[in-house]
Amino acid sequence: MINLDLFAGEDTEAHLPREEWLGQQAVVLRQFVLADADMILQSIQLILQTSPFRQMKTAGGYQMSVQLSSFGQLGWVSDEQGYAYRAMDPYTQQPWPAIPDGLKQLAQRAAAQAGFANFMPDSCLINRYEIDSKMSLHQDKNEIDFTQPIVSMSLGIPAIFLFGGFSRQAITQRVWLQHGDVVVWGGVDRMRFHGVMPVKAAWHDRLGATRINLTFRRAG
Ligand code: MD3
Ligand code: FE
Repeated sequence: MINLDLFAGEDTEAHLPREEWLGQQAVVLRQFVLADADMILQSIQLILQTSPFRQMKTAGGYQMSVQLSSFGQLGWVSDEQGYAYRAMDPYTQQPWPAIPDGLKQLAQRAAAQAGFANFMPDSCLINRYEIDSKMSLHQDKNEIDFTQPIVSMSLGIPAIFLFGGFSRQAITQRVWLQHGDVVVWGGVDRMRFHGVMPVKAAWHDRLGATRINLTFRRAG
């Protein structure tokens, strides 16, 4: 389906939950978690007591501009050896905190809405963007079961998400992601290249000059 959202990036149609299909099995669920933002932010406060946000280095030796932490049996880590999911937080040498039930249920509801009935996430990566933080074009391919979707929740200031194709060179679609928006990707769209443009200066009532993105995955 062709997506012609003339109001993308604006709050004009704020109250109506809407679906915008980016691909056959990739959909933006506008404001799907808007009413749950407080619960999500409380969960994040909780995780920070156990596994604080930290910046990691990529395999190429560059420091990522995004800060991150994880919930779940497996957390995503990156170092000079490359990317991997690990049961232990390398920073605290402890297991990552469990995904709170309320968060997991929200992610499952979003997956079901997008057509993925039995989503069983075992990992929730939390990315924290400040002004100018970005995420370069990449594929998510460290997971084992590619039949399971990925559910992403955006909070705080907006960002332009890049929805690419199946090669790095393929053209990318730009999608504004705002506070409360959820995106679900799976099936044929699971291996698409994607990224986040440098976040522009903005202010959000609850989060200040910050964007938070949670991605729920079946990693193991
Ligand atoms: C599209 N995070 O952590 S979320 C990541 O906003 C990541 O922090 C971005 O990409 C962020 O790996 C984007 C969503 C996302 C996750 C998996 C995808 C988009 C995807 C897989 C295929 C296509
Ligand atoms: Fe990704």
